[in-house]
Amino acid sequence: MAQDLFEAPDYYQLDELLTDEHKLVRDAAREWVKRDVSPIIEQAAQDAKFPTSIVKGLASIGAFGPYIPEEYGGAGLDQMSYGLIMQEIERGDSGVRSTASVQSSLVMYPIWKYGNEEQRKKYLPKLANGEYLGCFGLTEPDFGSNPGGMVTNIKDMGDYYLLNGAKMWISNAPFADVAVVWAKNEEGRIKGVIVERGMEGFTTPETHNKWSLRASATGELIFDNVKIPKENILPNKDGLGAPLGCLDSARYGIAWGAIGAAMDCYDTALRYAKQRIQFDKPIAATQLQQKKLAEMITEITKAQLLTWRLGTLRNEGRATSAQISMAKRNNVEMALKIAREARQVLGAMGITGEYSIMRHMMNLESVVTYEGTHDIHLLITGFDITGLQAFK
Ligand code: TGC
Ligand code: FAD
Repeated sequence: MAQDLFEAPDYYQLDELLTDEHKLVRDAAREWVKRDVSPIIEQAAQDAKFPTSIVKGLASIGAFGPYIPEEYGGAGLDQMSYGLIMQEIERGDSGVRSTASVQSSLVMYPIWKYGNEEQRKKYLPKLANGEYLGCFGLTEPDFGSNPGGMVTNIKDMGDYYLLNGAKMWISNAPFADVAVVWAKNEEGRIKGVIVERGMEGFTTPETHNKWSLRASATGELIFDNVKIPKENILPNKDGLGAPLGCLDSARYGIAWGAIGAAMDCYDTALRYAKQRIQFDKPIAATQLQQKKLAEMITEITKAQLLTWRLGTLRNEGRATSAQISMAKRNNVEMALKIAREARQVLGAMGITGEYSIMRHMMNLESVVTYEGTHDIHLLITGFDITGLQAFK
């Protein structure tokens, strides 16, 4: 990839709304991405290889459990800092942000919120420092948008539970040391189960042939009569609301992350358009390219404002799930549209790995689908404003 010359757009001086700590955390993440992600990420994506070298780096910038209390190894930061870290990481690559999202919001969060003190002390510090990598198993082959229908199950055997079933499309699965898995008990109630690599009957085959998130490892989780010690069940919340609560946190991070991908595409297109000469003048001097660039910065600025407000509400404990859905849906679509437009600004160069745009575009096709599809988030808004459920 060409040298990383990224300069972050801040059209409405939103930096003035951030504290010194927010800026410090954001700048550390930005620096790390420039130094340790940009030089290797294109090749990792081309080779479809998860760059394991990023794991310790993510831990070092506080990206594993940014808002988890320090007593459990987390960074003890607020929601705005968490969002800013996700923005910077996804500026580098959505797959790297995925690794951080899953570890923080889908593995550490449920252990912190729904686990007991023993489970918190056993797993959280090792997840925070990158010694353990985690994954989150909710989706099944026949239950994607409708996870409540899951068939993965646990059976009480007296001294232990027996876990059977399969999860699909699981980020980090092939490298995960621990998996937070959602399964129905004999009463049909959804429970959180901590499954550890090495347990007999537990396998994690990798999913190949992806054109998207190629630098993130995706796989299945297969459970064939896995014996689960009773102390591995998350005791403090059950029902579908438990995994959906984790998704709120991850979707919030994605709303910020998508802005990062959009900023990178915009910044690349702007620089290219000013340098590329056609018909004896920079293409940036043409009305058509200016329209594209002006619309991009307008949409990025609107998304930044939406997300900043959402961060403020999250810090006050007032953000609703539906507000998070709106931001995830809006910002990912915004980023995807900007990636497509920015790709055109670069002409043929836009399809190459010399620039990050095509990789962002392909990645965002996953981001618009996972953590609730674009359609599902629209239906969540529809339900919220009408009180009428249109899913079923
Ligand atoms: P419904 O009857 O509406 O709700 C069941 C219970 O859950 C509660 N609830 C929530 N709780 C917390 N947060 C939320 N966002 C919640 N949404 C609903 C609800 O109050 C209820 O509680 P209770 O106590 O009454 O039982 O459930 P439903 O079956 O009708 O489904 C609703 C729907 C469609 C919105 C939900 O199933 C959904 O969000 N589907 C999308 C599935 C999804 O997002 N999967 C993501 C899998 S993980 C992933 O993609 C990781 S990618 C990671 C990466 O690489 O970054
Ligand atoms: P489906 O639910 O089959 O949907 C197919 C289409 O139908 C979509 O367009 C959808 O919007 C539409 N649709 C569905 N229901 C309705 C409805 N009621 N009304 C109108 N339209 C509807 N899952 C995890 O648990 N953990 C992970 O770590 C994880 N990582 C992932 C990583 C990647 C790269 C990808 C691509 C997915 C990942 N997922 C993960 C799975 C992801 O959450 C699901 O793909 C997503 O929830 C959608 O499920 P589905 O693919 O089965 O699509």
